Amino acid sequence: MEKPVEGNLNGRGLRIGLVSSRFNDFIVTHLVRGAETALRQCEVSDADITHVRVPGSFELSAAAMRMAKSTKYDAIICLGCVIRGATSHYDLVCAEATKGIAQVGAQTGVPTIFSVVTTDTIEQAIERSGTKMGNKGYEGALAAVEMANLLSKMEEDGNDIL
Ligand code: INI
Repeated sequence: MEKPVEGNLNGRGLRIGLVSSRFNDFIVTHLVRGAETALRQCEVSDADITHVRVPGSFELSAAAMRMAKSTKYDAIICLGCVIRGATSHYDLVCAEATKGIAQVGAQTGVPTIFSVVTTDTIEQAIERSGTKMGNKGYEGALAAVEMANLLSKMEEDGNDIL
């Protein structure tokens, strides 16, 4: 069997869109910082990163869709935090954020990454935003760079996998 085709983590020249929610900003700020750290480590230029903010996770996909359709971005990272304890419509916000973000990627072909922390408690959200369970923003940014590179590799002339 041949080696699998994979993306790498070289972010030079990639244009990345960040969409973050203001809701639960005390968590989302750490996710954004994590994403920025990873993008810098991948050598994405600061000038190639555009950050837009939306009110809540429910609105992430609308902004991501506009960015994806602009064709100015190689990948988009959606960052938010939904905490069950804080809302009776937790399931609705989670479901819409998940479905909406997945649709952006599926409909536009632009890798659109789900860096939304969904937890039962504030403590779990803290754990996933840079303490003992890693940082979903950092992990999402690595996935964005890898997927952007993978898709362009798959489309390269002469690559016969498509
Ligand atoms: N948005 C979030 O991102 N996280 C939440 O925990 C949350 N809660 O708790 O309700 C939340 N609600 C706002 C929602 O995303 C929309 O902004 C709002 O419903 C307006 O459409």
